[in-house]
Amino acid sequence: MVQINGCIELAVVDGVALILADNPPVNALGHAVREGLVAAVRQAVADAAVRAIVLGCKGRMFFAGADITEFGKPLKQPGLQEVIAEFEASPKPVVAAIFGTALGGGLEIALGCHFRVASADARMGLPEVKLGLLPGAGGTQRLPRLVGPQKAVAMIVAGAPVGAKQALADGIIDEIVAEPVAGAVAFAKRVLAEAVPLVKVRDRAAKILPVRENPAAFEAAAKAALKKLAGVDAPAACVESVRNSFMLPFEAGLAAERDLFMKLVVGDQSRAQRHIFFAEREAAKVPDMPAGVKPAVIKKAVVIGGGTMGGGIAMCFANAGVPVSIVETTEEFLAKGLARIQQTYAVSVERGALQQDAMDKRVALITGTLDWNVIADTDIVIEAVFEEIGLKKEIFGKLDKIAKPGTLLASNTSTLDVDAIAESTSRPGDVVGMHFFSPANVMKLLEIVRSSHSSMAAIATAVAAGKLLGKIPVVVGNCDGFVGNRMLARRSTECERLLLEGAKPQDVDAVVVKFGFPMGPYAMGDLAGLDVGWRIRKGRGVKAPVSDALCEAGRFGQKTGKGYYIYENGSRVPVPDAEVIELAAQKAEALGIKRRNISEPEIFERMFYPMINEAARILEEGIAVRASDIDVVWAYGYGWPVWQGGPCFYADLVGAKVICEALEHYAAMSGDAGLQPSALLRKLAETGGKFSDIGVAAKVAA
Ligand code: 3H9
Repeated sequence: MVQINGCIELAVVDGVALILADNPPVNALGHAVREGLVAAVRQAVADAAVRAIVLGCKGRMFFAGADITEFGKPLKQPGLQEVIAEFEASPKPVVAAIFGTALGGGLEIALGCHFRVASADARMGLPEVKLGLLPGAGGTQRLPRLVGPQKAVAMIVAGAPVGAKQALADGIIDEIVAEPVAGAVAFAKRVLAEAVPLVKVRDRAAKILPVRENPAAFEAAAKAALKKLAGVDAPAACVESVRNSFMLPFEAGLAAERDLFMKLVVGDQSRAQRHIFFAEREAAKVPDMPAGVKPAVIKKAVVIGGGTMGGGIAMCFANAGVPVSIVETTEEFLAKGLARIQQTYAVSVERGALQQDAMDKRVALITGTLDWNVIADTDIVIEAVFEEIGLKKEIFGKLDKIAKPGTLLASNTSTLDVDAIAESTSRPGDVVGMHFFSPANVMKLLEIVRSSHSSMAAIATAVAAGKLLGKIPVVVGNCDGFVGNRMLARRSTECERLLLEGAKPQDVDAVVVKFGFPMGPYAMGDLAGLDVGWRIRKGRGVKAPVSDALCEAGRFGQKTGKGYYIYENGSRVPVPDAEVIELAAQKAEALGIKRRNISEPEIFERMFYPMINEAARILEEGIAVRASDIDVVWAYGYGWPVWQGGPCFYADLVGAKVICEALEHYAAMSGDAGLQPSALLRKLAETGGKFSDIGVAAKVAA
């Protein structure tokens, strides 16, 4: 065995050269790996004793792709395209031994090999689009030659991986093997024994020529793949490049792909998406967590309350294979809750998103009871009842009496004081907030609220539980509304003001949707139910004249057919309503507010800048420890478009100075001191500082 460099080794066994990469944790194709691979393949090709080559990896997986931290920095040669060209040009057969995941550049290097085998549980795909990129090392040219341009465009624009079985059926791999390297060696020996011709993927034309003659089906597939992605650069570039695979000669297609990649990689959209990629992984890390704190193992869970949230949370546990009991107050509520869960799963089965037997297994893991004693031997309890502090305190007092020592006691509160909840127990250290987002079984974000009492073990267990449930946990501090809802409250205040001052819900929503949110704030309010915010406002003695009047008139949104919009005959499509404008005009007159035309830029600034200001306050107070955590909260909990990077990333693009000046203007206009720039924002404006410098070393080159 020869150690080529720190990442690559080469061994020759019985005429087969084994080139093995070892670059933990995910075998990213960083510079040292690329350099080592080129040296190894050249050596293997030059060695007369070598008749075939196997390319494999050590560790957990085949290559997970290019090293994303290198993007945006000067490229160090050899580039990945050059590495792949070396393998492809080998006169000796090269077999890729895929296992774990082969993603992005990882799959691209495999496509440059003459053959590919994979273990049965391997997954492979080209997820570059999720980083605002296109596959830039031949993926858009080679994959269509293997699977056909239609399938390739769907796979590349979605960025979703396929399993080994599907890959075999589609022609991406040649064989499924029990053990990747041994299987690849056996495959290589068979190729030699049977003198199987080496047909490079680049030379395969059977699947692309017919599409060149008649591209209609491709264009339809491309259109379907791009639906709802207007304004996002990467998916459109993916389509263009896959189109090149059948319109241009291979080398020209490859060159065009490289140009498109280079353009995207320096663009703000890709920078934003790479930022979110790393921010997501950073968010669960708790800076003051001592080494050696171990999370408790979660084998059993209890959810208090079988309403929409409680049911959704119970589904999360069942989906993760953890038995869960729902505790309710009456048989009727329990039956209703369990039926809702059954119904939600049944819809997934109907849509083909879930197999019936998988549904049966999940449903069997969920039980319901009125007996609180189920809590006695559970590892985690999540309370999901009404947002009412008295009720929550009472429940936690009861949990304290029944739960065994060490059980994590979590509240799914979205706004309330977790300190106060914890203080209603004799073990406040075991209490945290676990704020799920609705629908809890779908939304990825989980705000983990540490109170001033939460123990490190409790926080570690909450984070581990979040990961177990497939969520993206972000640890935040205790304050009214935590990170997400506290910022959202600023936007809601502006929404109400804008209505009074003359803006229409549809105009404001259009501005927010144009930025990339799936929905504007009024349509979102109608979907969630306007009564929720109304109840909270009443509890706090806060007034919102237009929204309150709508609720007083029974207009709670979609569920009542009317809210800020009209929803006719059970439709979910919002139809603007002149009555709402009229109502806003009346309220404005009564309050002496002069109505006017409000420009799109003003709407934009008022929708986003007050939230950014609140984000700065949240950082000042240490409620979030990193600016990037706030971006993760908004990307995964509130629909902030990932290609806009989150509020703090976006603020850095605009510049704190511009935002400060706008806020000063709106603060003066409204008389609302809350709109005055926060101390941190002012400091950033004065010093030219950036949010991205706060709390985390940026991994994405500016
Ligand atoms: C590409 O290939 C471009 C080419 O087409 C063209 C080039 C010219 N680079 O996710 P985890 C880090 S674009 C650098 O927790 P898991 C990650 O930040 C690439 N670092 O593990 C984390 O660091 P830390 C296309 C990476 O087991 C640690 O590894 N490929 C990379 O839950 C562990 O990560 C992709 O988009 C990387 N490529 O999941 C795949 N990947 O410990 C991206 C990970 O400091 N990766 N890290 O926080 C993934 O989807 C997941 O990491 C994977 C493993 C599924 C592989």
